[in-house]
Amino acid sequence: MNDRFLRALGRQPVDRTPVWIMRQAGRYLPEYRATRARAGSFVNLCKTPELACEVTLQPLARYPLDAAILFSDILTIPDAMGLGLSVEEGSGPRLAKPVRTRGAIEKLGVPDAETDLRYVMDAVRLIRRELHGKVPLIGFAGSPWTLACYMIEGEGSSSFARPKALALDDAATMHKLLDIVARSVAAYLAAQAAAGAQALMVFDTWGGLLAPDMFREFSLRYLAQIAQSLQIHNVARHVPLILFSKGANSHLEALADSGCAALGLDWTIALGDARMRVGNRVALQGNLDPAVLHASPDAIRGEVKRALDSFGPHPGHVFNLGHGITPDVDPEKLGVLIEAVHELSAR
Ligand code: 1CP
Repeated sequence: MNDRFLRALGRQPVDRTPVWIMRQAGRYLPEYRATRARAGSFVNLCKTPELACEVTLQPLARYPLDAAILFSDILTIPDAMGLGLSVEEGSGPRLAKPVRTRGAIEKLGVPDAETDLRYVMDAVRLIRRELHGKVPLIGFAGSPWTLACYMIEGEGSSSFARPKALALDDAATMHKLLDIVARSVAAYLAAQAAAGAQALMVFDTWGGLLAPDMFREFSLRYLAQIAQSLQIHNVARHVPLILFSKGANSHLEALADSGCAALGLDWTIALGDARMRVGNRVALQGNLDPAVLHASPDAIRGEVKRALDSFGPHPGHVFNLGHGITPDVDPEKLGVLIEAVHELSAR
């Protein structure tokens, strides 16, 4: 097996820097759009393991990537809790039954990953089989704070004012929600690992919207709860955990101490500066601005070189963007980026 990705997460030497791309299976690929049309909807695509497997493998057929990521969404957990997920073409995800009161939150239960989310575990098992050991498979979930944002708001938002107001007005109720989501995420990730996921990633996409004290109380604390749960249940020893708290660079040291193996970074910090701050406690993943893929091939190669030089000749770097690839990117540009990582990082 190509184990560069797992070796880099373990901060072991590699022959070149491994690379995968957040949202590598997605709307910028015409073959993804075709399969999605065949599925009828995004949710059907996620819930049909054969189709989820097909789109997971699509970017690997095009590019020499070093990891596959399960095709799914972070909102599978709220959906399994009964909130009713739909994703319309062109707009974002929507939950039919958001939870906004203490009463609604007290009725929520932890979904059983193997039954309520069986389609995800079936997809993981099928993808592992179809990968034939070519590259490792990443499983993932949303962070408790990020999931709570959608569960309360019912859809995406630029400010997530409702969840913030609940946290400020009734912290006890917010903690009830975050605790049940954290226990759900930990069980879901452990089940993905048992089904065959070889690394796990938690997306705390909206953690960076919080002021520092609120970040520690409502996001970091539950990220650490998940990391610790995976350690206690002996998952973390074999299956490394990557935490990605977007916009939370002021908390890197605390995130590195949470019990994870690696931190995902957005593009607002230089890799070298981040490495200086966390030392070699964790591996780092990232972190080009996705907008770089709109620039010329020469500029893309220049930015790849800048990121590799910034990290330096140490073990423990996984190349990636600093957030997901956007639907308007020309797939050839991603090829340029991946080729540049291969060429410029060869030891
Ligand atoms: O129309 C479509 O086809 C739907 C677009 C889409 C896709 C391709 C959505 C709806 N989700 C996904 C897949 C997805 N989502 C993956 C697949 C694996 C891969 O990386 O290739 C992953 C990891 C996610 C995770 C996810 N979903 C996050 C965290 C990562 C991030 O980008 O910040 C978040 C915040 C979501 C919510 C969500 N689901 C879909 C969209 C468009 C969004 C985000 C934006 C919003 O709130 O409107």
